[in-house]
Amino acid sequence: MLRLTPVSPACRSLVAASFAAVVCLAACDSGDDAVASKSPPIEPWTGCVEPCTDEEIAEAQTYGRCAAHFSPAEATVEAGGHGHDDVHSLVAGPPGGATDVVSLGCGGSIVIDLGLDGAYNSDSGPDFVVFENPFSVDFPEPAEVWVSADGCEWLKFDCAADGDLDGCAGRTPTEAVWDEGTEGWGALSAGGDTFDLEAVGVDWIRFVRLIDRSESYWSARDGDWCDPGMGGKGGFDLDAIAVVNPNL
Ligand SMILES: [Ca+2]
Ligand SMILES: [Ca+2]
Ligand SMILES: [Ca+2]
Ligand SMILES: [Ca+2]
Repeated sequence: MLRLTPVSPACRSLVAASFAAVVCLAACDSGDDAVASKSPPIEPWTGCVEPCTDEEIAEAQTYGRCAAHFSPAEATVEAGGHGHDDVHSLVAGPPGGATDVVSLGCGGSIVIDLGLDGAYNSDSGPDFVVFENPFSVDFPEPAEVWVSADGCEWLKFDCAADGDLDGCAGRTPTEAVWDEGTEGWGALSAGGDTFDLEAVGVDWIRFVRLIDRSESYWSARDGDWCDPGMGGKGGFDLDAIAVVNPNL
């Protein structure tokens, strides 16, 4: 099975040449001063990202490791930006529930590095799961899902953000919250929205980009759920990403 090489030198130079406003993460530093890089949302933003360090991704893993890039909506930042001071830890690991999230704001985006193992396209169906924090299926905050093997070339899953949300993340409630008696839950029985790499025709990916589309959904329904009225919690709230078949 094809496994593409992570970020190339050409990709890194493209970051410098084309996205001067973007300060890519040098590492998934978990220290007190660690913050994810930010840039203004540019739709659709599909530039290059830097991967986590080898040290951070040394372990075999099942969940997203860190935010390789973070581009929240400005209004959400100004309103307090829920989770923005602790981005890496809130989006890494298994789903933690309603407040264990980072709010993108309407139009914001984030890139999660799944590590060197990434996610393979298994013939058996879904390959990764995105956990947002919908309280019910009646309150989705959808996002488009893009994937990349090298952090530069991106493929998008079709997302009906102003329709039935088919193909979008942020529509299905999380059933399992780790550390709350959920032993035995698996990636496919924990709720969240599943994605099959077969749909975009690739064998393996390392990065997942989420671009909030809440405004498309709610404006079509006369809803007013976008910034700045959400106390920094506007738009898609990322909890976790799980790989269905790690080390396939
Ligand atoms: Ca598959
Ligand atoms: Ca939400
Ligand atoms: Ca929200
Ligand atoms: Ca989380």
